[in-house]
Formats: sequence, structure tokens, C-alpha cells
Amino acid sequence: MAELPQSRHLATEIPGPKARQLAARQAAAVAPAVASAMPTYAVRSQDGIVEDVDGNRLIDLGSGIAVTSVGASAPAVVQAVQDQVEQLTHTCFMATPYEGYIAVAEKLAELVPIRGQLRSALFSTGAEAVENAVKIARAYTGRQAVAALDNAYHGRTTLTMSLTAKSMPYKHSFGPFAPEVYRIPGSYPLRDQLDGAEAAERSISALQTQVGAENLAALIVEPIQGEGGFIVPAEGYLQRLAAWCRENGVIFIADEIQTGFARTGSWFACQHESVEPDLVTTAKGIAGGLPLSAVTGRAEILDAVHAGGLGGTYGGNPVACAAALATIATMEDQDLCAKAADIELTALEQLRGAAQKDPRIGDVRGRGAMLAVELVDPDTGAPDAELTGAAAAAARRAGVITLTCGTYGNVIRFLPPLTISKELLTEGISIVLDSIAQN
Ligand code: PLZ
Repeated sequence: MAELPQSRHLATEIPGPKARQLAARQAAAVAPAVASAMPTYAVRSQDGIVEDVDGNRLIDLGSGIAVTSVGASAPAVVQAVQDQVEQLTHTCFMATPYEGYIAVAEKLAELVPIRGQLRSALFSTGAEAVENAVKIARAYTGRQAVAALDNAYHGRTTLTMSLTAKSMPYKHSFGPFAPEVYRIPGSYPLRDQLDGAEAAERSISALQTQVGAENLAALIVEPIQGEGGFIVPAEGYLQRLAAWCRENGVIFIADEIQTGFARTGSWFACQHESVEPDLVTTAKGIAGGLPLSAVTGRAEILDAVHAGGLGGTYGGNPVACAAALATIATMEDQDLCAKAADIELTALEQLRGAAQKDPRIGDVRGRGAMLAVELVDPDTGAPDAELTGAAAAAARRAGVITLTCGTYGNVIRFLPPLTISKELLTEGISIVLDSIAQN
């Protein structure tokens, strides 16, 4: 396969003629509820570039929403997948087990930041991992309630949608929601002005008064909130919540689906503050683009579920497991945690420089290669979703894959593949910043 030049190139306007044809076919055949951010269609990708149907080369600042951290079609992943596809595509682990599943569980036991003997169960999507983490926590504790934070995102299935905070587009018209799900305030330093201890006090008070520790099976937390706006909680917040959970027999689930696997500059975002969860959910970056997810936790907790209680036809599919092993090996070989930390240094300097000149950039935040700017009205601090949408659209037309997020739709996020070159990273961010400046 020919190398894909690592440079942005506009062969046509975006969308070009072939993209327009595909858009017409999409409109005729695909449910409009499944909407796409980019106005063009991908054909191939390598490291920091995605090539579209019209031969445009786009700078990738999205990694397919934090999935292709090793680069889409990373060579080791491609090789492992090809070898595995020839050997064995599927048997179903519950029918006839195979080594790859076990090897992924062993690797998770090595990497997930929980002490002692660990066990894992594998699934296909992030939402499935979250659902199963809740099932495991309920079985272990014998309790039913589950709490999630304001601005949380945990998926789109009925239980995970119920844990997700934002109504539009995730929940609107899709109720009723799962019972025994409680929402409590979290930590959003820009907007609540609370330090970690104060925010934790507020969360814990809500748990105690509105749920009661003795009813609570689990508290689920994203160590950095993803879809909700790349919100980094105030220092000490997660530590205090985890400690309260431990004292009260509540399972602390860290949803590391977006933050995990080198994204934030360490294997898991919990590690930045030495937070030790009971269960960790992973997906996305774990398998370099193949669908795989996992729940990992202390053996005692996973062992509480009856034999046959967890599973699914495709969970831990052999091809996805082969991809995961190659992905993790690539992360280790190329020290992609260090690459994520380098990306943070380069990008933060650029983003902070822009924020100094433009007061509409109300916050610059994140860790590693999970960074964002929050756009506001400089006088009132009110979220500016309109500017966010216009700036993102302009950057996309200029050939940069640009993703937004946030409860108020006013956050532009940066999630480049960890293998992106410094030049492409800087160019991509400059284009986004210019798009903000010009709107
Ligand atoms: N938990 C923390 O970030 C997925 C959602 C994109 P699935 N985030 C991207 C969209 O609009 O659907 C996510 C996450 C966290 C759970 C999930 C769910 O993972 O693999 O999309 O099910």
C-alpha cells in the first residue's frame, strides 16, 4: 500500500463532486438521525491524514472520536488483523474459547491501575461495557441504585442513555429511561468555581441525601468528561469521591472509554491523580479501530457474578482481540503516552496564545491529546454555540476534521492520533483557531 503523504491537500472544494454524490445517496438510504460531522467521505487514512473520495487530504484532529490513537490502519494492527482473519474470524468465546481473549484480559490486568488480582470481561462497544459494569456492581453489592454526574456521557442504549446527562440529541423522545439512575452535581471548575474538596462535598451530600449510600451499587465517573465538554474536574475531586465510595461499599466505576489507552499521556486518566477505581470500562483506543470493549476490576467483584451471567455473541471477537494486542504493543513500542504528553505541550501553548488574544476563548483545558477550547460570550461567560458551530464548519471546509462537544455545544475538542506529526498538529490547530478568529 502506497504511503499517504502527511500533508493537507485540497484537490477540490469540500464537499467535492464525489462527496456530493455520496451525500445524495446517504440522504436517500441512511436514517437521517445518524448525522455526520464532516461534509465529506473517507477512503483511507494514515497517522495524521484522512484522504477523502475526491482526493482531499484532511488533517485528523478527531481520531474517529478518540479511537485511532495509534493511527487508523496502523501497520502492526493491519498485519495482526489480516493474520487473524485468515486463521479464525469467529467462534464465540462462550461456545469455543480462544487465546486472544485471554491475552487481552492478561494485558488489561497489567495496565489497569487497580492493585491485586484483576479479571476482565470483553464486549464490543463502550455502551455495552458500561451496561455490564453496572450489572456487575449490582450483583456484587446486592444494591440497585446507580449514580452519574451532571454533563456525563456513557452511551446510547437505554441504561447508558439514562446515565448520560444531555437531553438533545441523546435522550430527547426516547424515554422512558432506566429506573434507579440518579444524577448528581460534578466538578466543572470554569462554571462552578469550586475547588475539588468543595465539589466533592456537594456530590457526596447529594448521594447521601437523595440516594443513600446503602442503596447505591455504583457511582460512575469519567475522569475527564468527554462528550460533556472535556471537563477536567478540580484537583482532588476524584480522589475524594473514590474514598467516599470505598468507605461506603459503593463501587467506583471509572469510565475510561474516551480517556483510556495513552490518550491523556498515561495509560489511564485516573493515574494522573492516583485514583484507584473498583471497575474500569475501556473501549475506543484499545483496539485501533476494531470494535472491542472491556470491564476490568478486582477479582472479588467480577467473581460475584454467576457463571454464564455475562457474555454476548461477538464480545471479545478474535479479530478485535488481535487488533487490541497489536494496538497495545504499538503504544508500548512507540511510547505513545510520551507522544500524548508532547502533543499537550505543543497544543496547549498554541491554544493559550490564542486565548490571550481572543476573550471569546473562555477556557483552554484537557490533558495529553485530549484538549479543548470552550467558547463564550466574553461579557457574560454564556456559552457561544453559534460561534462554535460556525468555526467548526469553516475548519472542516478548510480540510481539518474538527469535532465539537459540550452540554452547551460550545466546545471544540482536539483528539489527534498520537502518531500525528508536530507540523500537521500545529497546522490543524492554527486552521481551527483562524476559523474561530474569523467568525
Ligand atoms: N463512555 C466516556 O465517550 C462514546 C459517542 C459518540 P460507544 N463517546 C462517543 C456518539 O455521539 O455516539 C462513549 C464515551 C464514554 C461511553 C461511550 C459509549 O461508547 O462505543 O459509542 O457505545
